[in-house]
Amino acid sequence: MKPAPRVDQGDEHLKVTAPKGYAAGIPAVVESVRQLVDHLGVAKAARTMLRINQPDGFDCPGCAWPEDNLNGHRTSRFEFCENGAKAIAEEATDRRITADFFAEHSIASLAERSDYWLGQQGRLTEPMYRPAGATHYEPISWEAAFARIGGALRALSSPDRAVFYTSGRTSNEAAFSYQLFVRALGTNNLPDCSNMCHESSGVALTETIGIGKGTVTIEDIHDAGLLVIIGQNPGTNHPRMLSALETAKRRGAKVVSINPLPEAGLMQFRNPQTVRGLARRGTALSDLHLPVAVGADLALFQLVNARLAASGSVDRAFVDASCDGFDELTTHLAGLDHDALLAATGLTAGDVDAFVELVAGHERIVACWAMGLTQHRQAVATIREVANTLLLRGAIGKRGAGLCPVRGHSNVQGDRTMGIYERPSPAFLDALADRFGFEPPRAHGFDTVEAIAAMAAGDVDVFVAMGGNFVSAAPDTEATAAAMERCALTVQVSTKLNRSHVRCGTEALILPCLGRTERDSRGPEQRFVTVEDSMGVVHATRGRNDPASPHLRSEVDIVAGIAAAALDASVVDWTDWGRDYAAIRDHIAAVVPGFEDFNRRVVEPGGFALPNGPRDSRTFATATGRARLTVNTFEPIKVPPGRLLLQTVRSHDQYNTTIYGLDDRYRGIHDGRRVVFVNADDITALGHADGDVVDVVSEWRDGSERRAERFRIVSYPTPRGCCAAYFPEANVLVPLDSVAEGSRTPTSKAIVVRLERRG
Ligand SMILES: Nc1nc2c(c(=O)[nH]1)N[C@H]1C(S)=C(S)[C@@H](COP(=O)(O)OP(=O)(O)OC[C@H]3O[C@@H](n4cnc5c(=O)[nH]c(N)nc54)[C@H](O)[C@@H]3O)O[C@H]1N2
Ligand SMILES: Nc1nc2c(c(=O)[nH]1)N[C@H]1C(S)=C(S)[C@@H](COP(=O)(O)OP(=O)(O)OC[C@H]3O[C@@H](n4cnc5c(=O)[nH]c(N)nc54)[C@H](O)[C@@H]3O)O[C@H]1N2
Ligand SMILES: [Mo]
Repeated sequence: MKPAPRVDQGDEHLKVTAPKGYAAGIPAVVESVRQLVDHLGVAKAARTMLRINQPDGFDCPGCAWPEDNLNGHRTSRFEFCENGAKAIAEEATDRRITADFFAEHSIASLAERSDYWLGQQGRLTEPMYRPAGATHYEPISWEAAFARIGGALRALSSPDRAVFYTSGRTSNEAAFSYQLFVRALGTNNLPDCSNMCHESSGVALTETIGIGKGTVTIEDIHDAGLLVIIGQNPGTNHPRMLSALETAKRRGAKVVSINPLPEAGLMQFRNPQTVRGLARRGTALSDLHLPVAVGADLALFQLVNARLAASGSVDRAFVDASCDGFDELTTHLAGLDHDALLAATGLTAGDVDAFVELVAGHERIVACWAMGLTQHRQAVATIREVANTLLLRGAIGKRGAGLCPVRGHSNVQGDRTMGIYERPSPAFLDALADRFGFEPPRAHGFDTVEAIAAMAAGDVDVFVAMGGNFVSAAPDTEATAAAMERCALTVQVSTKLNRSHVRCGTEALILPCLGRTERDSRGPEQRFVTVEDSMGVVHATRGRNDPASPHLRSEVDIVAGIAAAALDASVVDWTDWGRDYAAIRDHIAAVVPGFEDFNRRVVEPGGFALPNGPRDSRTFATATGRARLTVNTFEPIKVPPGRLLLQTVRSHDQYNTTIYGLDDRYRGIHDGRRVVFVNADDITALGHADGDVVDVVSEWRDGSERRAERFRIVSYPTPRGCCAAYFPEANVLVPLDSVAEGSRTPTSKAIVVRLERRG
């Protein structure tokens, strides 16, 4: 094992090389093994790797892509990828943070460190407490920590003065327990990372097809005739998806990628798990790449839909039988200014023709998307328009076709299914009331952005986070940190140290929990938890490694500890809650539709699929019982002269706010992160040169500005007028009130900026 870095490395060694045209292959295999061995040593690395995504092992915490399941068999013994290996190395590391570390480093000095340095220090090992006004964290017992939280929650003048955040790695059992406790306390203040992630997908799909989830299985990807991948970088963020795309290509599928950037994983894939991949031949992935301008997908899909309607390429039988709104849609589309739409996309007429021809020529179409569609002001309208395309083609509810929002965190979809939601449905609350005999609160709670505003206004006393890194993940980093610091008590249930521990409330607690890879036992009993992948398959996950410290507790036990201290013995007996996770699953089975007979079905190999009306039977739980074709109006983002539209992306060496390393291999960035990718012609037109160091300054409607200092300009093939930088360094640029219409997701991918030379 390599020791944790002592010195915080800046960008002094930053090096830029040409971007790569392909993903994975031998470097990825070497990289996975190197990361694991650096953190775990050889023997533990080997043992851990053998259990990733195996029936008796643990679910890879890397992403929510399902296990591949070709002809009913797992495609390979090792269903893992380079970035899964990094996620595991990060969690299963042998590095440790003990009480001595916190005695040595003041909270203020830790706040000066980079996200990378904080994360690299190792696993948290015991509960830590910052008393009011103290400069350092100090050890505290679990019982005293729970008593402190219970006291603070009991003292609230209203339960709505507490906020309970969730990140997406939390298991179904923990998430269900957490929301039950929060609602028994009396609030729906349950914001989650989904608010910043796929909320726009959930809103758009609920409106159009009556369910806020995708409608495909992994087999549908394999059997698709046309795969359209929009605003997603699977080579980095969902590498296992590339194997499924490779299978589809072998079976004759065409792939279209719609992305301002020519992401390596979308161009060519060298599967390290096949001889072909190891021999460096690889599979060419995209048959057509459309370098759309940032934020212009709505214009593109309107053009496509107008052409489908005008050329009679509509599945009228399906539309007539199952959809509302056809006439309104076609009239609207025919009346649009098609030249203006085309100009907005930045594409050529030939690009659009080629795409229309593919869409019109295929019936089995799958559309996949991620953050490139969800984090724009018009994200909901854009996703509705993508849904229009598939509905017009009848490409839903049949083999090889459907809508596929590709989720991020490995259980973010399951957490929502379990009721982590600030706007729960009346049906869900009724079911809770029936099962537990209490009246849950009905008023909607705060989403992420509303929670920050309330914290900033002094309306929140207690903030609890079940995982995640609220301060670095949310927009307007300084404003969010200041909002956090206004809380009287902040509580972070975490595996690793991050910024939300060091920009904390007056009083603060760090509660260290077990991760996915670790054995979860209470007494002699070994427990397992469950998760739901991006395609609605629920299955068990069991950690086998020794816990990072004997003091760690499971997320479920931590919820039960807090609840027992905060609530009287009403609703359930919290002191006994969680001893047996099967009992929690019985409650879930009674409350959440689709989980009937949960305990029996979840131990079957591969788990079970949740029901999905559009996918299973072309039924749509909308008000009319039919799918809805929607009318959307494209409002281009106004970019004044001399300004660019900035999008924020993940590098190949990070997991959201967790920075694994300082390289972005596929994009040719080494040993640094403060870079801004700009088109060569824009660099010249703006009077800069490749390699110049600039401040990135965002400009907002109210005249305010925000500044991210010292970014190196990197000449890159992005469309004219667009640029890109890394999240979370660029989060300072997005004000809190810049959110998507309808979903309130921060607009992390559409920021008007100027590049200012440093004096
Ligand atoms: N290794 C690793 N895996 C991860 C994560 C990680 O950080 N690291 N994060 C996880 C999480 S929580 C999530 S949500 C997912 C995120 O997965 P992605 O959505 O792939 O993540 P991003 O890096 O935000 O990439 C956004 C992509 O959209 C493109 N894009 C930006 N703006 C536009 C636009 O206007 N139109 C179009 N068509 N494209 C656009 C960008 O060029 C980029 O390719 O990955 C999950 N998996
Ligand atoms: N500018 C910009 N901002 C963005 C985005 C963007 O693309 N651009 N993306 C957004 C998206 S898609 C998302 S999902 C959010 C992510 O927001 P979050 O989910 O809040 O952030 P993460 O970085 O995933 O959280 C990492 C922390 O989770 C903790 N952790 C890891 N595993 C576990 C576990 O098993 N249990 C517990 N309790 N804790 C654990 C560790 O302490 C680690 O430090 O960020 C959003 N912010
Ligand atoms: Mo996400």
